[in-house]
Amino acid sequence: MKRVLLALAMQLPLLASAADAPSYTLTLKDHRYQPSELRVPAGTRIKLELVNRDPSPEEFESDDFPAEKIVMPNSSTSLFIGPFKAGRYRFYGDFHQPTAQGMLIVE
Ligand SMILES: [Cu+2]
Repeated sequence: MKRVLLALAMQLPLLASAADAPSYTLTLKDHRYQPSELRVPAGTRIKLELVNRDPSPEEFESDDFPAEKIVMPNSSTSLFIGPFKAGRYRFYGDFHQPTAQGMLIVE
């Protein structure tokens, strides 16, 4: 019981920050991300809406920050990323890497 309460207490700040997280949308069309450069604030948890307007699945992924999320064809989903330090963080669509490339610019 004590352990459960502790786990709940530890999750509350996360839930609060998730509810407050600013939201940004990345749209995939013709296997390209729009915008290809996404500017977001440093030090903030961010909600990322992933919209896939292609007739094939894509996987949003990065080697620079923890993120891996499948988006079904003509569908959307969301994930939380960050908080980040200021800098540039590359992301890509794992299934169409030649074109599905983008940069998260944290400032
Ligand atoms: Cu992958």
